[in-house]
Amino acid sequence: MAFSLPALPYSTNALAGQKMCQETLELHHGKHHNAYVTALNGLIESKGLAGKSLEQICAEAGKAGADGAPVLNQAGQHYNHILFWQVMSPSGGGDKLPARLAAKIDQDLGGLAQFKEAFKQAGVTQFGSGWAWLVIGTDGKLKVTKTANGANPISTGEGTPILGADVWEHAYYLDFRNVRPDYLGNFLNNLVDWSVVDSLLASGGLKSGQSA
Ligand code: MN3
Repeated sequence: MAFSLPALPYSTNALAGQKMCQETLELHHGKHHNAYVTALNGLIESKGLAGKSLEQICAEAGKAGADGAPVLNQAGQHYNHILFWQVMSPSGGGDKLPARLAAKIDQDLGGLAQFKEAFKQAGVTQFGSGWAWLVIGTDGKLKVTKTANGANPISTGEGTPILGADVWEHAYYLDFRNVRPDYLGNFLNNLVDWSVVDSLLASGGLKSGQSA
C-alpha cells in the first residue's frame, strides 16, 4: 500500500474567477502536494507506518515531538491539503451558512464576523509557514487555532479540523504576491464552501480514507 494524491474535486481553472488561478492550483496540487505524498511514501518502511491511517500517523508523530517531525512534515501536509482542496469550491463564498453550522459558530465563537476576524488573525500572525484552522475542540466546542509548517490540530491534540487555510507562500504568491491578509480575506469570502464545512461538522471531521 501507498498513499496517493487525490484528484482535485474541480478542474484547475475552476477557481480562477475566485482569485485562485490555474497556475496556482497546478503547482500547489500537482507539484507541492504531490511531493509530500512521494516523500511520505518513502518513509513508510523506515518509520514503521505500514497499515496505519493518515490520521493515526499525524497523531502519533505529533506526540513524538522532535523525533516525529520528519514524518509529520509529510503526513501532516498530506492530510492538510486533502482537507484544503475539499473546503473550497466554485460555488463557495458568501455569508449564507447552513443553519447548523451558523448556530454553532454563533454559540461558540460569537458569530460569523467574529469568527472570520479570528481566523484571519490566526493566519496573518502565523510567523513563516503554516495553517489557520477551525477546529472541533476536545470539549466539543468550535475554536480557531493555527499551527506551524506541516502540523495540524490532530498532531497537536487540539481537536479535529473542519476548515483549514494554507498560509505557506506557495498558496498565495501568484495570486496575491506577499499580501497574506488579502488572500485570507478572499479565502473566507469567496472560496470556502460552507456546505462542506457543515458536513464535516456533522461527520466529526475528514476521514481521509488513506492508509500506509
Ligand atoms: Mn500548500
